[in-house]
Amino acid sequence: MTIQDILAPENWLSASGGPRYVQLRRRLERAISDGDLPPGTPLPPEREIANMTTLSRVTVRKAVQPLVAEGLIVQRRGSGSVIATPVTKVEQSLSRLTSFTEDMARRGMAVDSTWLERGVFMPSPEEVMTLGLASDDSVSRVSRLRLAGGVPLAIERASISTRLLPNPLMVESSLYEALDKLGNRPVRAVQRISAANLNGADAALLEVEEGIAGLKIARISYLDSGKVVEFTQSIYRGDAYDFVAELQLPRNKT
Ligand code: 16G
Repeated sequence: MTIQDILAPENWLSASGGPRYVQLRRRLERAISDGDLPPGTPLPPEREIANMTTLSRVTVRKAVQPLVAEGLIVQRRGSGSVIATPVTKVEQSLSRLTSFTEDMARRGMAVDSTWLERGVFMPSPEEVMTLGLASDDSVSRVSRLRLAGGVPLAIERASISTRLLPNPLMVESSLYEALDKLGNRPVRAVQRISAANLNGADAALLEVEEGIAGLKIARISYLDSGKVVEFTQSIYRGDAYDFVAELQLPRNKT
């Protein structure tokens, strides 16, 4: 079924069916849930939808906006609107120190990354403090958009002292694998999770609406010797991730 067929008013608009914007919204919802408008399908511009449906642009906007708010349609600045790809929530244990690649492999999901930055830099004051660097040390920065099953889930910006990761180009698909090869895989980590509303740039990378809820995570991980290996600041999509912690009653000391 083409978008013209889906929107042709004789197929759904009726004088007794209630407000026109509600009827159009239902029509679109239905087409999305039935798979007639599969994920990634571009939606025609408002003006064209108005022509196809014989409704006004204001009515079209009133119908489409709630679908954007619900996350069924994603509006991309400059490149129009598309039908969103539904995300399945990922649960990550807060007690196991695993990598993104391992977490997704366990769920049978294909992992992909887009490089945002990979190189050796002079450390920022925050990196000097957190990684415990000397004044003339440098850092390898590895920043990636991380995707699972083709869906962008997180932006991760990792900094590692060049003493532990001399060449960031060694990181191909997995940071922990590269560190493992160097004998520097972390064995312990402390992670701070806080809520954040996604800014425009991060939302665009994660293909969600600006301002939606996200999770800001800072992970500091350590070698067995107690030395800090990794300082990673990440933004995870709030609608895609659940972090799960197991709690135990403290045992009574005897
Ligand atoms: C996880 C870690 C991140 C680590 C990455 C390594 C969280 C919040 N973050 O995503 O700190 O750098 O795994 O993954 O869990 P990789 O070995 O697949 O590159």
